[in-house]
Amino acid sequence: EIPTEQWAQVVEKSGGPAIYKKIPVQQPGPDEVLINVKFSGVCHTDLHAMMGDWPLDTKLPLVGGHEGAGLVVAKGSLVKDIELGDPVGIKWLNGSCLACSFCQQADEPLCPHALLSGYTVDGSFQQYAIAKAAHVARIPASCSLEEVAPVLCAGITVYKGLKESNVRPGQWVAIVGAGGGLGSMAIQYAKAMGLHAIAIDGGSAEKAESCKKLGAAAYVDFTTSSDLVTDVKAATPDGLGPHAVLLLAVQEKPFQQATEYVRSRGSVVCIGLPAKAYLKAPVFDTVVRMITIKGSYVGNRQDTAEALDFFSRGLIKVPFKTVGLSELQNVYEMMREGKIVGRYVVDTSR
Ligand code: 8ID
Ligand code: ZN
Ligand code: ZN
Repeated sequence: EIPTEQWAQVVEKSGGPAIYKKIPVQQPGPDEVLINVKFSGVCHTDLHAMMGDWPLDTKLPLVGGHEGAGLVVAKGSLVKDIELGDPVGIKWLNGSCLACSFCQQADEPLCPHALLSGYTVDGSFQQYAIAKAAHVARIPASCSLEEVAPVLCAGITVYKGLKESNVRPGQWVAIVGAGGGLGSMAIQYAKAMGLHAIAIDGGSAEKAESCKKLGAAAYVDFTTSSDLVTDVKAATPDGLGPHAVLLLAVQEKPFQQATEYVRSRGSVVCIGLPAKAYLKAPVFDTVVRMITIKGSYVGNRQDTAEALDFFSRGLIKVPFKTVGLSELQNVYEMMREGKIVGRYVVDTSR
């Protein structure tokens, strides 16, 4: 019943495009599972990977995708805690060594031997994908595979970012890029965690509406605001700015701006990965206002389980549109133009 051939989206050279074609189905190694991917979210990272935006080479040819939700159809001899038919998720961290000092302390995204789905190993834009059993997300049986797919990167990442920001219930967080995939998730997680969110994005009335509907307390349009820093600070009740900023945008400018409006003793959490971008902040303000600037990178297995638990309790509802896997290249075009509100999900059956 497991076919020998399957449909996939394959990037054959850096810069793309992704080509919809048939490729062989692989067999899992002893510590791996083979997953019949039903749905996969499309993350901006997949576009960065195809375009060769980052100072880290991808494998080529490459099957992208790292928000894959599906069912286990085969497993290696060492896999004891997963059964055939279990719903599981392929996330960015496909596998790690489990032995280095980072893995030992549950910082497995920092593992020097990490395998990255849709980057250094083939990912979820195919009907049958391989993942290390230790790392596949265990998806609660009650979850719709189509709706849960975007949690597997976007959800985990923003949930972890909010934890890393050290904000507490009742405090304020600015979400930069709030109308996109990670941003929409961030508004919902922030709300579920008892935070007030200031959404920052721009370009369409649909994004503003969506952010407010998801629960943002305020919306600032970066394309029309004549003084973004003042507007963001004014959105907090005492005018002193948000306690944290989650930077999810795919542009350098907001990374330079965030320290201007973050509250004193607040944190600026960098998550978005615009190509060739640098951080710059005035030393004086950073010191005398005691600002923390840090990075946050996906999440570990515990963060994954927690992010999925929020979802399974019905607390996380993000707008998504589903198209066939065959239409992936169109999704990339819309993403490049910043037109996507929420997430696109691809259905691997068409
Ligand atoms: O672990 C990580 N750190 C991690 C995990 C997953 C994704 C990092 N990422 C990175 C991606 O590689 C990408 O660089 O996060 C970034 C955002 O991913 P996404 O949410 O999947 O992208 P999107 O759906 O295209 O949303 C981006 C939004 O940013 C807005 C756009 O309008 C869009 O809605 N935006 C831009 I571009 N410039 C902005 C600005 N100056 C802005 N919003 C506010 N201010
Ligand atoms: Zn991602
Ligand atoms: Zn390791």
